[in-house]
Amino acid sequence: MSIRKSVTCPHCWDNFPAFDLMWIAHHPELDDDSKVSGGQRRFLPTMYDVHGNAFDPKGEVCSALACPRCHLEVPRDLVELPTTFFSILGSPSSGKSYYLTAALYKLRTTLAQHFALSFEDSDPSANQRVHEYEGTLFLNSDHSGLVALPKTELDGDLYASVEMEPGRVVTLPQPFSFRMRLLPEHHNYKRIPQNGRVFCLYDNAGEHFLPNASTANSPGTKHLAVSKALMFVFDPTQHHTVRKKLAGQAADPQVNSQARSTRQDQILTEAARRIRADRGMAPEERDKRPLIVVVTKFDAWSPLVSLSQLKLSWVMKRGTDGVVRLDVEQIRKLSDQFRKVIQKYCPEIVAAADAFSEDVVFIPCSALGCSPTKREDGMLAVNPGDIRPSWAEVPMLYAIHRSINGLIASTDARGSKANGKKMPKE
Ligand SMILES: Nc1nc2c(ncn2[C@@H]2O[C@H](COP(=O)(O)OP(=O)(O)OP(=O)(O)O)[C@@H](O)[C@H]2O)c(=O)[nH]1
Ligand SMILES: [Mg+2]
Repeated sequence: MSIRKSVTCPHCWDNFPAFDLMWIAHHPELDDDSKVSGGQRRFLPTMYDVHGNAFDPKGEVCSALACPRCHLEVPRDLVELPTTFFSILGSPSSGKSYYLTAALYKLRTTLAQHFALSFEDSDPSANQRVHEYEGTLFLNSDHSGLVALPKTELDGDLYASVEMEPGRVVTLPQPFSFRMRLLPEHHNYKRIPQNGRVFCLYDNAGEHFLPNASTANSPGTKHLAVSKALMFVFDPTQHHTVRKKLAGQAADPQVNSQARSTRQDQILTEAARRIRADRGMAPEERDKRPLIVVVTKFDAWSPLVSLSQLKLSWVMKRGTDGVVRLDVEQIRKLSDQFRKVIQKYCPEIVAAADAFSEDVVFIPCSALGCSPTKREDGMLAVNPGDIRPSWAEVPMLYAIHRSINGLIASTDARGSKANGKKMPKE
């Protein structure tokens, strides 16, 4: 096993040498951590067992690691594999949690079946919430009722409170982290069998992206500054012009006009402001990282385009060599077409996206593939038997392709390295 030189904490995003990582004491009497209230003590060890696990000051073997700055637990994979962060942003109720759930659920099979990559939880207990979401929507054999994901809260179990300095409590987010590794049939396996990645993402509440929501003691969206790709979940059903156009054509309750319109361009503008401040960019400077506009709820707004469905075969093609490739030219061509549609109805979104990043792509998808209906308790909910995601994995495959060379085979000339020649470490 090789050890990384440096590690980025997925809670506070501090970057530090791997040998600075602290260990979390195991002995029950050592429950006096200085930063995590009631937490086990974090310490720098002096003795290890033969497997490289540290002994705590009371002689118990420990296995969990913690960030030296915020003291929150970090997955052990971070010591061995490079970490890539992705950001998902969007307005409240735009569909971020449903999109995240459908994308991860589909990736678990698509990466293994088509791209010869294993995709596993890096820290199953930290990923608990996403397992519950997947269970509710996709592993639910009871098709007699309606189910819904809860609204993401501004605090709660997706966050942890840490006393960073005496008297100063900071709320930091809990990441979802996954490990991707090359399977023996991967086209790069012989050359670089040990290679892989951890990737981390977050389920923020839409309110976190509103102006004034980010403070020094609640920096929940700071991942925007370190992530390799940004996914802006854009919900056309929250746009007044789209809703007017779709009136009478779509049965979705989100389209019907009692619903409130949201200024989603402001989410992008505010994100750009935070990123420029965190990365020290000039006010007019555009981000070089890919901004993927995930145009979600395709099932609801598809009457705007002359397409009734999105086929995976348009963008994933098996070559004569048997390798499945992501057809990136096709994704870009389709992006140009969807950009025109968004430009027609929601020009301010295209303008805000172009002002934000030099590299914008529009990818439609539907996490549900069907409309929710109003449940007795007033929540919008779906019958699990009706859920059929469509292209939910495509934005994430594109993000992986653009940010991690060599994992996803593609037809992209720019990604020729990704076709098997080289897979540099970060
Ligand atoms: N028609 C349709 N509706 C969807 C789809 N995905 C999500 N929704 C609906 O959109 C609503 C909001 O979805 P969420 O994923 O909870 O939204 P969110 O962006 O996470 O919202 P916050 O947690 O408040 O920030 C829910 O009522 C869903 O039923 C989809 O693919 N199609
Ligand atoms: Mg949510």
